[in-house]
Amino acid sequence: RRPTLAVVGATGAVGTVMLSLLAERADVWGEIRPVASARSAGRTVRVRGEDVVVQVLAPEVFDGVDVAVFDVPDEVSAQWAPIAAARGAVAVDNSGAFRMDDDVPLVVPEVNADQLARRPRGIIANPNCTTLSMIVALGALHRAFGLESMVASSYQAASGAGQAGIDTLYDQLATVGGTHELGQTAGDVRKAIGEDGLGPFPAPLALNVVPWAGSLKDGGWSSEELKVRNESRKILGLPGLRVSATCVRVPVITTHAVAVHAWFAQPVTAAQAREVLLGAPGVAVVDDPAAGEFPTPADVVGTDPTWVGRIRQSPDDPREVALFLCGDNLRKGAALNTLQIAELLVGAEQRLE
Ligand code: 2RA
Repeated sequence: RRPTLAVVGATGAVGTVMLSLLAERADVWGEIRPVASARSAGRTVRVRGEDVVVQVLAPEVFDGVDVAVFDVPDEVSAQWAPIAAARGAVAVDNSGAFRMDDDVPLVVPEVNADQLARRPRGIIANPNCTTLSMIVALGALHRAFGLESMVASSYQAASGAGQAGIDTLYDQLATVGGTHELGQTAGDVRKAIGEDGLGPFPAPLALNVVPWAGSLKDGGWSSEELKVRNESRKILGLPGLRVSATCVRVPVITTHAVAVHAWFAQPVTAAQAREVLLGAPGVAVVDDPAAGEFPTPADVVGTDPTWVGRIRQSPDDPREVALFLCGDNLRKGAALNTLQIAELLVGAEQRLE
């Protein structure tokens, strides 16, 4: 019997990408069961080219399910992932509900697939999309050179805030586009968009950048910045890794970018770093600034790899390497990584690009 997969949150931004990936990738599944909240009751979604009715989230939808992937808010996962596990499914959760739980592995197949085996709660956590935009490449560099600390500045897409983020940015661009005037006087963009046009963002996003993502935590850090730090430590198995992140929202629909400065246990030249990255599964290198070639979100969106460029060794510290990374935050940042975990669980892993 081919394994049964439940997709919980099938009608959301990530769930939609998950279903499209399932149609693109080698088909290793038997039944694929789309599940969503009662709000989506009766809706149909395209599953492998067919219209399938979405099932309403209830304990019985997990009966007979081998793997249940969750693309839902933290509080929904917190309640329902344990129920899915109790009904015999392995839950792969894309929310933040369980990521830092000692009994829940936080898995990136290219970096720490060995952690999958230890899942006493029957739950596996998928990292935050910002962490996933850089960790595959950093994992390869860590294995080669011994990562000791890093400074990361993210440039995060609007779709990280879900469909509301996407719709808000398009609406704001429609408001400010074509004027050839806005963005030249303090507050003019904010005035044009209006407080009710901000959507899920604390400041205007079009013609702007917003140095905030998530919620306020101790010391003025955002939850997003602490996720980058804490998740990187857990995935790499480096509890003492020093990580300082600044997470910034930028007017991009989909694909996060991250500028990273990484310090290693030994001197690393740009050529050495580039060679390791060229051989790393799930990583693509575009690094020829003389030719204007470096990763950009507009070129990376819709693709699976982590794209890396601007690779350079610091002129002040031979152990420091700087690089710029891009990754589609809905694909590898969420749906693809979750699906790769699900495929590993049923022994159907597919070649890592
Ligand atoms: C964001 N990484 O971009 C967070 C959650 N997807 O908003």
